[in-house]
Amino acid sequence: MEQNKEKIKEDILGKLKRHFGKTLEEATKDQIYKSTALSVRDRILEKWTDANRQAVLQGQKRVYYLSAEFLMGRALVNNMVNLQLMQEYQDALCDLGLNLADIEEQEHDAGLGNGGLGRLAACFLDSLSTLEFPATGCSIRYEYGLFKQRLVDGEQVEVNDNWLEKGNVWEIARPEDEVEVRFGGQIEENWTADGLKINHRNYYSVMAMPYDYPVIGYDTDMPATLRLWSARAKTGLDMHYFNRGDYSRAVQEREIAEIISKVLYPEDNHEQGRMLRLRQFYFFTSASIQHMVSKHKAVFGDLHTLPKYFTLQINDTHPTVAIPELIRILLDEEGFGWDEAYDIASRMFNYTNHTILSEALERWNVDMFRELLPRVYQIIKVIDEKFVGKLWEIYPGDWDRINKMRIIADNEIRMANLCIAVCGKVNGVSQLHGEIIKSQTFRDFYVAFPDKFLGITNGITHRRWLAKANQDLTNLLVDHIGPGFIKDWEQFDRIKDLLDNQNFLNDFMEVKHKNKVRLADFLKRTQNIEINPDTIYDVHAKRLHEYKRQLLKILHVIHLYNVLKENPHAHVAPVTFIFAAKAAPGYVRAKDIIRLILAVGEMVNNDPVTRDILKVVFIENYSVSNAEILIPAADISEQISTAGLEASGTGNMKFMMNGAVTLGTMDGANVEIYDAVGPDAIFIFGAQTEDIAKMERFGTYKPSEYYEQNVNIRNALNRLIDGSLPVRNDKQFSDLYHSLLFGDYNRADKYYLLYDFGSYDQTYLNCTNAYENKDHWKYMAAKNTACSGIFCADRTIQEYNDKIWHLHELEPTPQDGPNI
Ligand code: 26W
Repeated sequence: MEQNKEKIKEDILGKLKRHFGKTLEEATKDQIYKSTALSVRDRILEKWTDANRQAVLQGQKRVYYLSAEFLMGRALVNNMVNLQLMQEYQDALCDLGLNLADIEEQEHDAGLGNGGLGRLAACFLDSLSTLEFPATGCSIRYEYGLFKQRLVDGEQVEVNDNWLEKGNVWEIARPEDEVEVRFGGQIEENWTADGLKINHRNYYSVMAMPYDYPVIGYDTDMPATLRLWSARAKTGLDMHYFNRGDYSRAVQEREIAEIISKVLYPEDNHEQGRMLRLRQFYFFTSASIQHMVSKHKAVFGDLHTLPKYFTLQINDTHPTVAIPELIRILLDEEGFGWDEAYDIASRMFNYTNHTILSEALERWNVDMFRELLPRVYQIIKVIDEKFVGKLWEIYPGDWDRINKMRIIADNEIRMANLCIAVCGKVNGVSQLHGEIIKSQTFRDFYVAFPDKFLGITNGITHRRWLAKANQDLTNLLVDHIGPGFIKDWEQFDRIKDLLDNQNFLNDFMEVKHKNKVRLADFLKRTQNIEINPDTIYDVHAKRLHEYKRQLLKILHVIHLYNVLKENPHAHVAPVTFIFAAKAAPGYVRAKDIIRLILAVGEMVNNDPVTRDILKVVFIENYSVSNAEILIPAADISEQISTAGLEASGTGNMKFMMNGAVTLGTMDGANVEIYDAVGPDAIFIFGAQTEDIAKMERFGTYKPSEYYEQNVNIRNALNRLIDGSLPVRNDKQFSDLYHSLLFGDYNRADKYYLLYDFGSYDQTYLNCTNAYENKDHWKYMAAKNTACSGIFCADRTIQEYNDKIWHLHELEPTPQDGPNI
């Protein structure tokens, strides 16, 4: 250890000198961060080259995880934890008069994702590496990640996220692997003696340049690779135009190309069918597939064996164009016949669905698609025709059904249908969601192809969300059950034996209190907000979406305010309500809900009757990094989506693992949290999926009846329009009021807030009352951690592997052994 420490000091000082020409005294904070990071990176790179070489040599199968988003967050401290060098680095930095926490703050979050889907992809890379499965994540090197959220004048303001401004020490450019991606143009078909030849004319090219980012799991020699593609023009500056003085024309082509990897679209669960987004998807999937094909060809000389060496996971439908792209390359460039090419694709691709919201299902306009990707369109058309033929055999004469299931219809291409038609496996992300896609969303497909469908419950990496984010709790657990659980999730179960150990439970709550103080300090420092660690921290943190029902939560806060206003001596538990959520910039109602939360905060926090009992705070710019501070501090985890609509949720798992008690609906993975933790350590309320389905089917739900019959609902809702709330820039809350009682197109309260309000109120009271029984609460909190093992991403990845990928099973044979 001592030796390690000295070596680390030497490395950091050496990096400062050789990379920046600085001594420690002269260096800026940024240079110190970078030198520290570079020294960590060296330790990863040594393993990286070896591991990749070994994997190819041994003919191991590799998974390509294709995803438009990877919400990685910061890497520095996470990598130290995973390399098991945390203490050594801390000591080395301390010797140098430095503090790791300050250095960590210099790193910009890699915010290349919106929410759950992107963070899941990041957690998966950690587990893939830890379990030593060869894996490459493929995505886009967005120059700007998800916008930064500022709260100005009572509302959300978006600021761009220039995360690469100061460079990125983790990435390594690979100009040797650059490929060309072609858009637009026309397709000419020529019959020759060798069959049909495709000639693509008048296309425009964009170069795809890969940047690799090593992802090191825990105690492993097999880092995963995150490969991010960056777009640039094929020709630098067009000198033809430049020399004639037409400067703007000269830079035009370049700008068109580079805009592709400029910015991450900030919409979550809402698709708008924009051409630039399609360009982004084709860009990174085409580049990834081209790379895979050419590498395989170089090593094995034969592409028939592709499915033996690669499996491709499509993370929601965004990367679906990868499927026709592979078929295109095999047909047009490699001379395969249709059946062979199609067969290879269908053995390689699998699809994960992450949402059943109809507004999130991707459909592309045929005219737009054909203009941008004429050849890929032709291929999808053939897939569609053949698929219709197959469906005709399964559902003879049932044109209505076939029309619903086919890929191209109503001048649109339905990407989910394309995935289901071709992919080997289609999975949902929790057991409930898996059942819903089989019985509702994709029912006709399930009846036709029952073996394709399965549910694999999401997971989170407990290295980041426990070992890194909650070091005190980790140390406590290590003291009692040893460090084995960090690599072996099944050892979480050992915590169960401690649930009657009062010393352990008291220490557990002491750690919780420390984390609550840490959050209070963070809020004071970053937003100048004071919160009291001796109150209950009741946290609702996730993307802002109507179905996630932040509005239900804040209406209930208004109700508690009303209770105290009516009787200042009423028994109301002291609670700090903590919200954290970004709204898509164009999602007006979501932004209204943020405005409402901030306005309610102003009312409640400043009223002398309530300010010592209730406090409403909104954490600015919810991100991976501030989630790491927020989640370990929570007492109550709000998971209150309308039943049937949250595919899984992963925040719910992070809170649980850190000892927060869930207050939630029977939705997504909450159902499995309930099963794991048992009814005595969770608070469940509200309509269930079938109740909602019934009301939807029969159109029986009348929210105005709840308004009329429940005085608490009425009084809370009336606050939105009676002038009680502070109003800025003349913006009212009547739209929200209206949406609940009258709605758009006669659909009032689409997410059943008023239906669930009464049940939520009762359950909230049970929950806060339970908190007052300290002995019982500490048992519940610790039980949540103890039962959270199955939500480790290692379990999830093992399941993907057993049921879908089948990595590690290949024995190299002499005929197709690698040639490197
Ligand atoms: C712009 C279109 C669009 C459509 C869907 C953008 C992003 C999406 C994602 C699929 C939305 C998403 O992140 N879904 C979440 O995926 C998580 C990981 O599986 C689940 O835990 C969440 O329940 C689900 O909402």
